[in-house]
Amino acid sequence: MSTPSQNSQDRSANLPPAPDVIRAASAELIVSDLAASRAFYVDVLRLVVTEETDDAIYLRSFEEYLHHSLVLRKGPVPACAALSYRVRSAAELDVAQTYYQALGVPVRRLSAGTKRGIGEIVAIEDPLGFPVEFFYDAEHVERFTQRYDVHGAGAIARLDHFNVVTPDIAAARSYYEGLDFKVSEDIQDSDHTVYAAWMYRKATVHDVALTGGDGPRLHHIAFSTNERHQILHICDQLGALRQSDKIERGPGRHGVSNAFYLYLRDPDGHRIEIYTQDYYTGDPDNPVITWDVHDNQRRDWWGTPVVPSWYAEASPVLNLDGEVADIVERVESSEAALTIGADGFSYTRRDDGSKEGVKLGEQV
Ligand code: XXG
Ligand code: FE2
Repeated sequence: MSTPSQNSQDRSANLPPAPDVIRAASAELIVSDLAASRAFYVDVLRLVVTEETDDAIYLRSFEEYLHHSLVLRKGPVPACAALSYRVRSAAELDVAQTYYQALGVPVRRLSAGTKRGIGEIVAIEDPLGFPVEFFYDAEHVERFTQRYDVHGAGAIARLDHFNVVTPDIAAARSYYEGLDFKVSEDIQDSDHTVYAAWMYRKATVHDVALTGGDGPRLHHIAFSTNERHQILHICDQLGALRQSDKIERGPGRHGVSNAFYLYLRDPDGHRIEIYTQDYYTGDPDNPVITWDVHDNQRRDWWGTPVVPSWYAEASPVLNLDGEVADIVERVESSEAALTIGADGFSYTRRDDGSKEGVKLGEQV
C-alpha cells in the first residue's frame, strides 16, 4: 500500500512548475471585537497601523515596508482567514494558478486592490485545507527601522513564520517540498512517526512549521524582535498592565530552532509567538536536525514543560467561501499524550549520560 507522502510524490512528478515563494509575508485573522484587538496589537505590542476601516485594521512591524503583515478583520467566528506568501515576481502568479489548478484544489484570482495595499492575488485552499494567498505587488509604506522614538522597549521587527496544525505530517511535508521548501528540523520517535517539522524558503529555520494534530487549524503566527531583551520587556509590560494571563508559554529558549520565545494569546485566543535569534539555513547542504520526541529539551532547551493548552488549542481556519473548514483527526500518536502524561520514556540525559541522546539518529 502506498503512503500519503508517496502518493503526493507521484502526483508532483506530473505537475507543472511550482511558484517561487520568497517567504511567509502576512496573515489575516478574524476577530470578534476590533477595539479589544487594537488594544492588544497596537497599544501593547506596538504594531504600526498602516490603515484602518470600519471592519479591519492593517498592521505592520517596524522593519516592514509592505502595506501590512497582519490584517485583523471583524467577523462572527474568530478564525484564520488567510496565510499569505510573497512570490518572487508578478509572473509567478500565473505559475501559481496553473500549479494549483493542476493539483485540483479550489483556486481564485483576485484583482489588485481586492485586499487593501496588495496587488493581484492567487487565493487557494491548499491540499492541507488552509486558505493560502500568493502575491507579489504591494504598496510600499514607511519603514520604521530607525524610528527609535516610537519603538518602545519591546520593538517587533518582522513577521517570521506560520505554524499550522495538520494530521499527517509526512503528507504535509511532501506538499511543501513540492513548493521547494526544505526541512530544517523535525521531531520523530524511533518508529519514524513524525510529530512536527519546520520548513523554510527564506534562509532561517522556517517560514512554516507543521504541528501534528487535528486540522486544518492555525497554531500560531510568529513575529520576530532583534533582541531577547525586547521579549522580556513585553513580559514586564504585560505584568505591569495586569495582563499576565495573556502569556501562555515562556519566555524561554526553544530546543528546535534555538530561538528565544514567548507565546501570547490575543483577546480571541489566537496565539502569537514573539521569537528571536534562530540561525542561518541558506547553504544548500544545511544539516537537518531530528529530535527524539522523548527528549525533554526539544521544545524548551531549559527543560521547562510545555503547558497542555499549547498542544491542545488552535484557531479554526476558513475556506475560500468564508466558512469554517471541517477538521480531520490525527490518526498517529500525539506528542501531547506522549509527553504530558508520564509515559516513563522522556529523558533529559540518556542512562549513560551521553549528550548524543539529545538527537535521534543521524543528521542528514
Ligand atoms: O517556532 C518554533 C515553534 O514552532 O513555535 C516551536 C520553534 C520551535 C518550537 S519548539 O516548541 O519545538 O521548540
Ligand atoms: Fe513558532
